[in-house]
Formats: sequence, structure tokens, C-alpha cells
Amino acid sequence: MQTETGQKLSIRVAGVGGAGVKIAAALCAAGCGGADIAAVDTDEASLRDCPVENAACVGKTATGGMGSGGDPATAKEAAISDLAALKRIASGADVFICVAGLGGGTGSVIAPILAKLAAENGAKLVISFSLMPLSVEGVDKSSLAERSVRYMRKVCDAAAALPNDIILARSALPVKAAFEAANMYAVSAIGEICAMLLNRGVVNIGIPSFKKAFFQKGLPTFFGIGCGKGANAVGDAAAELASSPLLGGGAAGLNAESLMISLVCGEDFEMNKMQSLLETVSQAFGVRERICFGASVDKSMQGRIRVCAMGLAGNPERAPQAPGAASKPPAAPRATAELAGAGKNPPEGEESAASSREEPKPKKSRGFFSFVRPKAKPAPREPGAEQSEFKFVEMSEQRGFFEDTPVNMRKGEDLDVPTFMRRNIKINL
Ligand SMILES: Nc1nc2c(ncn2[C@@H]2O[C@H](COP(=O)(O)OP(=O)(O)OP(=O)(O)O)[C@@H](O)[C@H]2O)c(=O)[nH]1
Ligand SMILES: [Mg+2]
Repeated sequence: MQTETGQKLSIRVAGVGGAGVKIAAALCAAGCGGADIAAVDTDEASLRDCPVENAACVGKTATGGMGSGGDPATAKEAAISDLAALKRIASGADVFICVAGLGGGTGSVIAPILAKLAAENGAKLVISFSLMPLSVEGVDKSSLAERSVRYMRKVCDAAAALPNDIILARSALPVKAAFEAANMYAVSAIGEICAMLLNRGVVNIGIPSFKKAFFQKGLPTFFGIGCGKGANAVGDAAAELASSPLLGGGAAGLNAESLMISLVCGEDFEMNKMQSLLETVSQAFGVRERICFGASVDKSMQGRIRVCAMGLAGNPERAPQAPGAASKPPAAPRATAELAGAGKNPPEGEESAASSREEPKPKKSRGFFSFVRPKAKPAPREPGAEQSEFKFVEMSEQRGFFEDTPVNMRKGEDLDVPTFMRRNIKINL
């Protein structure tokens, strides 16, 4: 595919932090044809094991080359000290795709910084894929991850959050294999986006169509996948997609505002079935406009189809992580035509028992990415002293490090303000 100026479209995928670097290595191994892969970390050892040539270890002075140790303030210091290296990675591509596991310091902080730098330095399309931490990893990580993903939504055209909780769904695979299998969701999704944009499909999606589907920044981006085979391939794939746990609770409740459908099918897949698939999927998501569609043929998919849906959710309450929705792990992803051709299909996901987990208690916001270190404990209260109602600081004063982003307003409500504050809900304990 070419840009408006007739130049070949360039795509760079940057893996950031431990998980991101592993995904970059997997993309490299799979051959994400035509896209240029880069890796960024604060941990030298993680990059040493990675075959990606375009790699940058940033912030050695701040971290000693040993990672941020889960500390966003250290990761921010690392980013600031090596801004030129980050700018180099973020510049020079028409499409910039950033992928990271969130919850640690490096991915949560440096991935959004890279996305912002890319948007400011000529990328026409900026997309992010974030793997959200397991809820058992604790509220600190999930709260940092959610702030990071909210920031991504503001700077990226599309910012998808793939919840490890749901993907891994108490998998019985060995830990390394389970993480690798989870990484293949990101590899698969990125591979398909690259295939669509780089003109290797039957029906291709260019940057303008992509932008039409992702017409507004700030809304949650959803991503789901469904597979089908045999006579009822269309019905099965559409049903699996519509109930994909990756969507965090079914297609209908998303109130989707837009939809990008990507189909990979065998050479035998018929036109009328393709039309029926499009109808069924767009009905399931309740979208009639802002739909874009891409399709590619993969010889190894004879009799089978795989359909991915990505779009903007109109329902702001649909969190990127939906604990409890993980009754069943999502359909195992298959790599793109090229990835599959390279024999790099991911391992099959396995069934697991329903897992009901306690939702972590939401943490009080300390402002968006402000990285304020916890204050010393307050002096004990005088016996009998009355406890007054805690007054939250105005949200406009809480935007912290990324305060330069526009306020995320929708239907008169600032979506960065937690619902209970926006709607003045008081919780009686
Ligand atoms: N799916 C998947 N998730 C991972 C993997 N490794 C880590 N994670 C998740 O990603 C989160 C962040 O981990 P890392 O990527 O190692 O953290 P980092 O960005 O390197 O941050 P620091 O090491 O703290 O500087 C973790 O809390 C895990 O939930 C992986 O290989 N696959
Ligand atoms: Mg790390």
C-alpha cells in the first residue's frame, strides 16, 4: 500500500518493557512481513536475549540497566534521560504500533511516551496493544496499567487492552508457555493489522479507512477474535467473536461506535458467505456506520475462517479488564497468512474451569501519572475526634505528568473522573 504521496507505507512495531520485548521477538520470528520491528527496555538482559536489531536500552544511569523494578518514577527518569533514543525509535514510520505488558514501570510509562512521540513526529496512525496485568498481581499494578491505557487512548488512534486475566484464565500450561500463548494474541492482532495496511489482502484497509473507524480519541478500543470451520464456519466464527471474553462481556454491551472487521479465510471461502459474515458481525456489534473491512486469503485455512473485530466502545464503563468475565479462555489466535505460512501458529488455548475472582478494590486516584511517592503516615487521630468527609482534589489539578493531553469529555462528562465521583455516588460502609 502507498501513502498519498505515492511512497510505500512504512510500519514500525515497537515492543516496550519485558513483555513487549518478548512480543517483538515473537513478531520477528514470525516474520511480520514488511513491518520494521524495534525493542525498547530499561533492562539490558531482556534485550540481550532478543533478536531485534533496532533495540534501545534506555536510562542506564537511572536503572543501572536492570529495569525499573516496577517503579514508574524510575521509568520516567529513564525515559527523560534518553529521550533522543526514544524519539529515534518513534520517528520515521507512517504507522507506529506500540506493544507492552502494563503494570511494570517500563511498559506502563515508556510505551505511552513512545506513542506520544510517534504522534508528534509524523506517524499518521498510532496504535497500541497493551497486555493488562493479572488481578492477582495487585491493585498497584492494575491501577498503574489502567492509568497508562487511559493515556494511550488519548494519544493513539486505537489503544487496545488485552487482559492477561482473561487470556490466561487460570491456564494449566506451564507459566512460560502460558505467557507465550498470551503473547500470540498480540502477535496475531498486530500481524493482521500489518497485513491489511501493507496491501497483501484481498480487501485492504488504508490509513483513511482506519482513521474513519477510529474517529475519536479517548474511547476504549475493544478487540475480539472468533474462528469457525466447515459448513457453519460463518455462524460459528461470528458467535465466538460476539461472545469473545476478550471483549469483556459480549459484543452488545459495548455500544460499539465503530467497527473494523478483519477476515482471514481459505481459498475456498465464497463471496456470499463473506457478505453474510459481515452482516452478522456488524449486527452483533450494533454498528451500521463507521465500519471498515479487510480480508486476506491463507492457503492453510482451507475450510476455516478467523475473524477479528476491533473498534471503539461507546460504553465508557466497559473497563479494559473485566474480572469475572473469564468463564472460558478466548479462542486461540492463529497467526496471519504470513505468520501461518511460516509455521509459527501459536499453541492451542485450552479449556479451563470457570474462575470467579474477587474484584480488587479500586484505589483512590492520585492523579494521572503523577507518580507521587506515598506520603509518610499521618499522625494518629485524637481520641473522639470527628472524621470529616474526604474532599477530592479537583480532577483538573490531578492530571500530573501527562497534563498536556486534552480532557476526555463525552456527553458532557469527563471520562477520566471515576464514575462514582462524576455521578456523586456516596458509598456507605
Ligand atoms: N502476556 C504476557 N504478559 C506478560 C509477560 N511478561 C510480563 N507480563 C505482564 O506484563 C506486566 C509487566 O511486566 P514487564 O513487561 O516484565 O514489566 P516492564 O515493563 O519490563 O517493567 P519493569 O521491569 O518494572 O521496568 C506484568 O505485570 C505481567 O502481567 C509475557 O511474556 N506475556
Ligand atoms: Mg522489565
